[in-house]
Amino acid sequence: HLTSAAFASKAGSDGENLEWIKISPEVSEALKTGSPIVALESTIISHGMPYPQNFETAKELEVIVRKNGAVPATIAILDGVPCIGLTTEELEILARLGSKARKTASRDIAVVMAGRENGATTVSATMYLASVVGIPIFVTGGIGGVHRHGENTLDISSDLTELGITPVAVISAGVKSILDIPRTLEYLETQRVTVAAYQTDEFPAFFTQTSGCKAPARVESPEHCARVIDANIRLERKSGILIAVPIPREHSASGHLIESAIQQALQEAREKKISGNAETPFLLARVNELTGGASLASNIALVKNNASVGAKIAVSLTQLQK
Ligand code: PSU
Ligand code: MN
Repeated sequence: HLTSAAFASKAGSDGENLEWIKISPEVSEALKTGSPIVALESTIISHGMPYPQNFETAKELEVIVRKNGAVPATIAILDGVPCIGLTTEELEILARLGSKARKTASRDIAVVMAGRENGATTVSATMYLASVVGIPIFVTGGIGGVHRHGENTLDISSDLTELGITPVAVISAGVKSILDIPRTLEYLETQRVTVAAYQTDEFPAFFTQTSGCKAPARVESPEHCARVIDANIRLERKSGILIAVPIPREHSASGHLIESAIQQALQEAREKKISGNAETPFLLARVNELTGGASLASNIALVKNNASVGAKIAVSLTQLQK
């Protein structure tokens, strides 16, 4: 019977004997004993939020994961070494570096290692590194997607192609409407990614619970999510799963205000000719300015909610596999 670690493992082992990667003692122990673990990304810390809210949030996410019975494993590259599980000091280094850390997608990992740089891992890079050590569950805020006008620019986040080839379940609040949501869902289908919305029929749009797009599937509980992940493990499909958890209702109130700020920020990005991997960080920061911090507060609330759901899924998955 395949374990979840084997499912997520690209290296074919638990990463213990890979000398190029550093696994924290706590995460290493949890991998050995088969305890629930939740991977967390670091671009959200460096590029997704300003200091000091980013540092506070990074610490709080780890507390929430622990409270719900799992071990947190924040992933980043420090001085060229991919690290699985960071100390509080390391979290602070990254939070203070902000956009001075390199935004590292999976194609950039090798370059950051070779240059002995500090890299904040995006969803694609975090998934890849989680899978190398055998962590099957990963929590974030929002994933990248097909950008608006992506049919012309071909700007499609490698988060989507990584989901196609890396067997990790990503818990997110859907995708932001800075992206083309219908095309993102089409692309995920092409990449064979299992997509399910949590306790809703609609695919959520990050700041708002609805996007106008129906989700391909619906899951009702952490245990239900764990059964979907477990089925994918048995099937050995070796592709990822996207679980889309809507923002809690009490935090979605400002969603429509944020929506109009997004429209303005998109317009400005076009005027300033900001594109490629600079586009997402620009839009996030600009929307936060335009909403006087409301988007940041919503962002923090939804990531915390995802951390709690993700940890519960990790616990359920471990129980299923006993
Ligand atoms: N969306 C957010 N917050 C983020 C990101 C996306 O709401 O911080 C980050 C994630 O790390 C994601 C990356 O993997 O941006 C996608 O960037 P790009 O569009 O350049 O692929
Ligand atoms: Mn891109």
